[in-house]
Amino acid sequence: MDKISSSFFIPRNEQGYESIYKRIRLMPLYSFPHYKELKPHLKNLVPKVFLHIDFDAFYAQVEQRDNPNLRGKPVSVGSTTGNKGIVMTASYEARAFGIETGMSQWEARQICPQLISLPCYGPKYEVIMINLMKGLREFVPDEFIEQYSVDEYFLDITYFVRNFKQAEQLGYKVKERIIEMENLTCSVGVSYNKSYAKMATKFMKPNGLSLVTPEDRETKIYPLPVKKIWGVGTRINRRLSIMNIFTIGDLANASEYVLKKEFGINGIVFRKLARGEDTSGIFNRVVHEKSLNHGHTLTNTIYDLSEVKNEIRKIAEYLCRKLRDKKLVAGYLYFVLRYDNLRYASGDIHLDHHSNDDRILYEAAVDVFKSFPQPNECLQVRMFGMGVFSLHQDTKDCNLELFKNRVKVPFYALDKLKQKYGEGIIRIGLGGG
Ligand code: DCP
Ligand code: MG
Ligand code: MG
Repeated sequence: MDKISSSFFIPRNEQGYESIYKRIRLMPLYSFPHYKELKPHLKNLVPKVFLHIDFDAFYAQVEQRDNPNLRGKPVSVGSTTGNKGIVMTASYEARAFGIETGMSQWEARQICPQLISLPCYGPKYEVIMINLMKGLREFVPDEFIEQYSVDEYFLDITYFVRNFKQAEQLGYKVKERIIEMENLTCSVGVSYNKSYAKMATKFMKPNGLSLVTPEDRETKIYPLPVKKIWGVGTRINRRLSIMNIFTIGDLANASEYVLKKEFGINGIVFRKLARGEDTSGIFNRVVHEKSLNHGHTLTNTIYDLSEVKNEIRKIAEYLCRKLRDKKLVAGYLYFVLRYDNLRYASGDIHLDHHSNDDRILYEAAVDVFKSFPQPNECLQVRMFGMGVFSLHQDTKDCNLELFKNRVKVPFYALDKLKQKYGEGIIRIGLGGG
């Protein structure tokens, strides 16, 4: 079995890249500034300051960081290596050739034959973001941080700076800290609303910092094409251009009535975003977290029982680590398999006690797995998925309670070791083959 990757990033078969590309491009809706959040009755907007952080060529940069031979070279990270699949991202050296996200790998190779295309390893990138959260907490408390996407954060720094100058300085400090922690560069946008901050980040990519104050609105934001507005995709862009709305300024000055007639409530949202009247705040996932999920798809199917169990173990370990990072324990587990014949088998189980112990979750998942049609040469497994629910705060005693007959494992300490020295540094025996 070779590469594994997060089910969010890798297509499950050779076809349908387009639909997958669209799927991964979807914005997390929870964070989209919804009309209700925009508080239209607020005449005098409460002044706020946001930082938006977005890594430069994220996946590609991580691969270049981890392999010095790749530095300074055109590198792409895609759904598969070689010519198949799509380019998920490309290093800035590759972008100089015209390689873009969403391009087919084949096309990319035509433009740049020396392109080094690498597979994507989702969990690795996610771990970086989990670690980074800790660094960001040095600047503002948890409730002012929102992880928006796989490589983006919003920070509400309103209460931590006195003016935009200080906001800018804080932005530089955050950038420095990220380099110190992860040796990765990012770009930062600073503005008085989330939408402008997100746009500002793009102004000086890579490794830049840009500021948009209310006075800069007409000069820096209004001339931009309207598709830069959060949520305006190709189709809406097309409809807007039919209405003679091409720039953000055009949208900001368009009639609210006409926009509402054309797009419903979204028309009003778009106009408000264009005008810098986005009053949405930080959406903090930790508070709302109801479940955690993880899945991976194998490039080669498997049927050997020990191999299957090894995959289950990997997901259990990964989910437990996520739980521990959020200081949570789970009481309920859901496990799903997809066979090569595209059929699914799924089941769930209540854990005896809430836990974030790798061994407990692994064993529970194996129990569920035992009730499925068992894999064999004619029924091979392709995809694994696991979700945990009924999440509670980890008071650190739940696990210990269970370990009466078990060797105690200092999981939190092990996580720290893994963070420092890499995933391979240590692996505990989970038992059960
Ligand atoms: N990604 C993906 N599919 C897409 C777009 C992006 O899998 N359609 C992945 C690869 C990127 C990561 O998400 O590395 C972050 O996406 P960004 O849009 O922030 O792009 P990059 O960080 O790669 O480049 P940039 O420097 O433009 O931010
Ligand atoms: Mg990025
Ligand atoms: Mg991004």
